[in-house]
Amino acid sequence: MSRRRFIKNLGLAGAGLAINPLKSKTQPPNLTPPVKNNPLVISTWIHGMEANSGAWEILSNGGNALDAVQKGVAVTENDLNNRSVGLGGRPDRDGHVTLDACIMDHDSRCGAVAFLEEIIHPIDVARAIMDKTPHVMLVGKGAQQWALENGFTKASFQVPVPPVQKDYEEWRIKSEYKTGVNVENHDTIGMLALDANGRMAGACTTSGMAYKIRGRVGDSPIIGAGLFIDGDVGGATATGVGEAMIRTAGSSAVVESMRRGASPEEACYDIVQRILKKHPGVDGMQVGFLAMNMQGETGGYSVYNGFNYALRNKGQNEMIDAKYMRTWE
Ligand code: SD4
Repeated sequence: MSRRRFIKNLGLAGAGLAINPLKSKTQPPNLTPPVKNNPLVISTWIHGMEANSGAWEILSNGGNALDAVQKGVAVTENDLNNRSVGLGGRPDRDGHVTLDACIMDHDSRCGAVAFLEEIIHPIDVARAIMDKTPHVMLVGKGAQQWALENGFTKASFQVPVPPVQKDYEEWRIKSEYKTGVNVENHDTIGMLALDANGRMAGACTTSGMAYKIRGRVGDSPIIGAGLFIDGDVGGATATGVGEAMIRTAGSSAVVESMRRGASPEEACYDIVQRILKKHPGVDGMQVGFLAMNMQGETGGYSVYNGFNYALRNKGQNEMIDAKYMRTWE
């Protein structure tokens, strides 16, 4: 192609962009300015109450959303009585506890770690990967090696913790892998926070599905699946059977719906409905989404009843039941 023709084509492409016929068919993007001086944090499930308290210490003192979500979900990771987050979690089918986590900020900076063993705070590893490396995600032995080289240490207690080891040995007799709904099998923490400067961040951390195949990684450390933040629009996080969120890039889809004008609850409803329509295999499995926009509106939606989230701001500190599509008896 001659240089002249190439330049002419470029010009046409530019003109095409300017009058993109698709553009007029979409709703105007929801880009109203963020609220300020009204910090807010939400997180999945009842353990979110304590996690929110950790985040609130930072948010209520004018701290930033990124530090708040990191500190908040670390509270849950620290709780060795929690069976689905941190080293107190249930192991894979070979008896190893493997952890997944990610963190994302207002400006799309993000860090993630997956299939990590023996380190108490995968969320801190995810944050360090974001801050100190040119990469987004490290996994497995490589992630552990990098963490140990960068100041993290291995836990000095027995993992799985003794009661979990006992359950695992009982489970091993039948070795039946079945995903349940709302049972303790999956209760990841996903957290979204808006700070006093109107900046948003999110974090998600889990020990994943109990008794999973060794090496299995769910949605929780996958940016766009278990967590997504766009400082122009808002954020979303997910809990439940992670394969459904990965197949739909679920949290990213929620944020894109909000960008086109949906409320957080409508956006979560849309993705849950899409998952049910496109992936009938999700029958009998819980999937829940939680979202927040830059105006501080929040909402959630799940496939089955039982999904709830903790919300904290200046005036509220409470659990909220998400709406759902189906009832599980
Ligand atoms: C996973 N989504 O590993 C996680 C598990 C979970 O609430 O969310 N539990 O698939």
